[in-house]
Amino acid sequence: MPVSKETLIELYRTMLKIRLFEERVAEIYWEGKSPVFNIAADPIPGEMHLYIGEEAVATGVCAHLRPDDMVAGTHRSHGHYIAKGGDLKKLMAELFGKKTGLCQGKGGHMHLFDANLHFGCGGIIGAGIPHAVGAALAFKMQGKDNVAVSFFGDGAANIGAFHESLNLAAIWKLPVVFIVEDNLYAISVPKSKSTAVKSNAERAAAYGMPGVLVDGMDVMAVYEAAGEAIARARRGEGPSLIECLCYRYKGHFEGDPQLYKPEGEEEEWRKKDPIPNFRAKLIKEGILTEEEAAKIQAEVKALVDEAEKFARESPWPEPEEALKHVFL
Ligand SMILES: Cc1ncc(C[n+]2csc(CCOP(=O)(O)OP(=O)(O)O)c2C)c(N)n1
Repeated sequence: MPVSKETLIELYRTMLKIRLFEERVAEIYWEGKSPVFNIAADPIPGEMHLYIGEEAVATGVCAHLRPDDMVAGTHRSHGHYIAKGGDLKKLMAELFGKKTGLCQGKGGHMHLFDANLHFGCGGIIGAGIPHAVGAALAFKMQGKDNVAVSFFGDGAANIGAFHESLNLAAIWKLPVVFIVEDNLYAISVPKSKSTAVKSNAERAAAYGMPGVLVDGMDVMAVYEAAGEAIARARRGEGPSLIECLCYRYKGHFEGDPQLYKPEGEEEEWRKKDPIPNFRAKLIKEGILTEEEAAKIQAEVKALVDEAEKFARESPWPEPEEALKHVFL
């Protein structure tokens, strides 16, 4: 089916939102960092895992989702949250640990939760996979046509919960889509050293579900594959797996020296950068003019500026609130 001009522009805008948001986070993150933590000088405490380079994956998948569909993310989930329609101001404030953040500053960058968008993520590798299966079971039991999507890395695809989740989802024909983000590494471990099969898409057959490998640097390839899998899930035909081959341009975490990346590898993958390539394609095909593309860039930058200002000016949580919402 032809994709509308509005959808194509929206895909571009979403990828750009993720990129510009995270580039800003990368700048702010180093502000005042020192071995001795100083909350007054260091606005974003804790670790930081960025999604820069992988934007086409979250964008192409989430473009098919409704606010009441569920997404289970990872430790690298700013992009998943933004693509699901998340609020940049609340997201930035959460990274700053501020009271106005998504989780009132108590979650930080790895623990984002938004009940209105049915979105959650966390730092335990692979933990979101069974969560998505649980949400899919709930949708099925409630007779809804909603879908749950689980994003996770090639490393996470080797934990037991991955295999158990795929098995159960297939047996019970649950409306869930498993998205493997193969960015070549799990921290510093190359996929070739952790996974015997070439692609996780091959593993899907062992559980009786469709599995496809797509170019995760091409938002249209992801959009098309995800569209089929999500429509199939909504029709009650069960789960699917999509492996998206992609690349993270940053380290596993901010500060990672990335000594495990072979020389020249990043330069090769820079040629496939999903954002400038898609921009050039839209201009070439007459979907966008240079002026319109520049206007989108300025609009997205303004949103990021606004999010940063909001986070900086927001209050800290009260110390008395530290144990509120903690369930023991
Ligand atoms: C259960 C568990 N084991 C180990 C870790 C430490 N850890 C954090 S990130 C990571 C690698 C994840 O790699 P992958 O799933 O490929 O995702 P990517 O970081 O590439 O997005 C590991 C092992 C963890 N957080 N949780």
